[in-house]
Amino acid sequence: VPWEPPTLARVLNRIDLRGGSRDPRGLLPRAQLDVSEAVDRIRPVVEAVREHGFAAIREATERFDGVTVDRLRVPAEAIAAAERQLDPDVRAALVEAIARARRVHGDQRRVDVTTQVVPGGTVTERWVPVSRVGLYVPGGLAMYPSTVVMNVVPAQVAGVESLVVASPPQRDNDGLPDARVLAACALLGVDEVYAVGGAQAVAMLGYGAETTADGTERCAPVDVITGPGNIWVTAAKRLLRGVVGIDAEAGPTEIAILADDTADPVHVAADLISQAEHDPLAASVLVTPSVALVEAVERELARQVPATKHSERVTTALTGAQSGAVLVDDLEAGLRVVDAYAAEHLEIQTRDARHWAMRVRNAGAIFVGAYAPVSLGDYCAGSNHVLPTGGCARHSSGLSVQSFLRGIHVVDYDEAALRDVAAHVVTLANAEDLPAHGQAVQARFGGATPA
Ligand code: HSO
Ligand code: ZN
Repeated sequence: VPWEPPTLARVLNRIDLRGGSRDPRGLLPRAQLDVSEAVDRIRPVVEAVREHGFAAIREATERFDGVTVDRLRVPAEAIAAAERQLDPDVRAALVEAIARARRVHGDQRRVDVTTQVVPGGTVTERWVPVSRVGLYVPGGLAMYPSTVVMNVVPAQVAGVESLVVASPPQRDNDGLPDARVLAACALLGVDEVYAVGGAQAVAMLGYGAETTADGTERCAPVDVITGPGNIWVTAAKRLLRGVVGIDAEAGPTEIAILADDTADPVHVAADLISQAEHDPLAASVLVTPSVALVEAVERELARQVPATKHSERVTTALTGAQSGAVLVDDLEAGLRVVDAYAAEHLEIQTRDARHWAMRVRNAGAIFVGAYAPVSLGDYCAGSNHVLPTGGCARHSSGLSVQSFLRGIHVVDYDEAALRDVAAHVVTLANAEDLPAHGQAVQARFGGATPA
């Protein structure tokens, strides 16, 4: 629906949903990423790594990263050196980020629960960590030591024994992953790190592979792969799902802001810009009943965007079809819109912000009020920043301790407890025409089994 407000500057697309009761789904801007097409493109790379290990990874690394490597595993000295050379302020900030993340994730630990179903009959849910996980840390337009923290902390808190990080080799760091990424690994006590990115990294983690030409070193296959990445990484994770567990698929980052006329346009514009900075495909969406706020945010964008360092990609992201300002009748309607959108990050900048935040059903993470910008959560809130994008927040959660645990039911019934319920088991088994199921119970009580 076209909407022509009196303004000169206009960065965001405008979507006017006022005065209607249409289902907002489908009317909202969202990047269309064809992951299945990407799956077809990376399938040969993944197959090659599965069959040829190191040789195929080296070939892919030359082709996609423009780096020649003879050894994929980062030497221990290089990890230690990265930590020694780390800027002291960056170190202090990472240490704080790690401490806060450990506190929050520490509280997520699950306790085993035993339910006494009947006397002599219990079911215990045991929470057991997976044995080995592979954590992917991207390194394209930006470097992400903070993502090392967000992947490693919950895995360690869950009790995962063996933890490996893969991150693309950087031409300006001698074919090693980014130095700050390595330093973050050191601070967290992670010593198994590979200079491998893209689909080839996911394949290496999923299938395991030799990591030297002579086969003297090997990356053992992992049970779970987590972490964000570009479309090739996402496609490879989709392809490997089933071989290994994966977290929610990560697409380009998203911020939605539900705001009313109490929101400060300076903050709103800055926050929209902050996530647009990640990627020309990033999405920044403002949802508000206030025309005046949209106008003021546009004025702020016109002022702030040219002054920001990565203004080119920010402009591409903000003006792209995936971003926009959505005008709604009131905050109730706005709530329906943000629920339909299911943003990776949702900021609430309204009166009674916490009240509205508690009513949201679909979001990766919610940021309440004027002093909880997404950037806080990206680094130092203690919350996790590996979150579901592309609407996956309707069915998935961000990374947490739970991502690395399995709940195993331990069924423990004694003779009397089984005898007590045996007839019901037999009845249900017969109803499903699976009589041997019932006979397995009856065999314990001298009942009939086939001769
Ligand atoms: N906003 C990104 C995470 C991040 N931001 C890392 C800065 N560094 C996805 O949640
Ligand atoms: Zn961010």
